[in-house]
Amino acid sequence: MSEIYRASTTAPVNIAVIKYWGKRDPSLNLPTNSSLSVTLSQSDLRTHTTASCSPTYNSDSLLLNGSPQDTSGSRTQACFRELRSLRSELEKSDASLPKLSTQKLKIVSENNFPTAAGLASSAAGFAALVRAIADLYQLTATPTELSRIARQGSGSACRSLFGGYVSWEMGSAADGSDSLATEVAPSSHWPNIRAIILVASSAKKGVSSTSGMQQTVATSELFSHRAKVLVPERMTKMKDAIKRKDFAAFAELTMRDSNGFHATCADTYPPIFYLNDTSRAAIRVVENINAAAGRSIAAYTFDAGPNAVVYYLAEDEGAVAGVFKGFLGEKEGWGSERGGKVKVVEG
Ligand code: 2P0
Repeated sequence: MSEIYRASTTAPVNIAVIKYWGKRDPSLNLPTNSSLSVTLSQSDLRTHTTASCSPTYNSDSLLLNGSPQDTSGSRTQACFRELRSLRSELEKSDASLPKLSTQKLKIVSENNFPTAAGLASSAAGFAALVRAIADLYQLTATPTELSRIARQGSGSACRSLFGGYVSWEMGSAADGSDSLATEVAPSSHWPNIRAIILVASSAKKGVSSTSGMQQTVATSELFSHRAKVLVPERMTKMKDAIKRKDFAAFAELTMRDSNGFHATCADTYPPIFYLNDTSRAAIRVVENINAAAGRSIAAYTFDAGPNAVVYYLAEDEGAVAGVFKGFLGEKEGWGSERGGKVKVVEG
């Protein structure tokens, strides 16, 4: 009887506070600027993945939330190829190891968060896929080394190989060997960060990130200033704010970078609009919360969609999450999506 080899792992969702937007190499997912994210708690929002291989499998397969997915795409294939190549090196150095690198792979993934939450599921998905296969192959690669592979699945996935505060340094090498994720600080460094996710719409976004960022690179006149001047300055300041646990500085940088990213989307020709009236209402609520507090105790950020993630500190739970819950309970416009759409997660 043929043996089945198997390994399981989880990877968390990450939300960027300095955003990735633009590729200098679309096939390797090499970005035009560095980015920095906060990884939402493992226990709350994550992808669970089991990877197995066996001589009896006839083809590679991937099941996501029970539905078969195409594995022939270049992104999934790049991850499989890189991981098989590392396994093959191990097998060459130790003849007693089973020859897993030539066997077909079966990947089974489940997200523990609803697709309707509008979260970047590809980030947690590819990070979990890469780590599960790396564990199956018993590779000794570090999370940073694995980030080079996960990046080829989806750019933002490289940041989901770590918990806590993570930077993706854009690098300069043409082969992407230095475009890697590293830990800025573990979550234990600043453990009282919280996030509330406000679902303004659960509809699938009109313009995908991959296509939207290419349109921005090609047509926006503001884009280059963002990528070359503003983001490098913000990366330095954000790392410093996190090291000093300075929430007011973290908040201003987060909100300015989200606003600047959406400004380059609006400056894309024709323009791309990800925010809607509900998103803008959420921005006003955060502004009012901060004005009432006399300092920044809440920070909004929006990805390529209308849903807000609002960061705050645990000690300001009532003043931030409490206000949002009250607001959602009263305001029209959040409509039928009101129920169960506010989620508080630990950072
Ligand atoms: C980010 N986003 O830094 C930014 C902010 C969306 C807005 O990374 O083409 O799905 O797979 O590399 O990673 C979404 O882009 O794009 C993204 P691909 P990805 O989180």
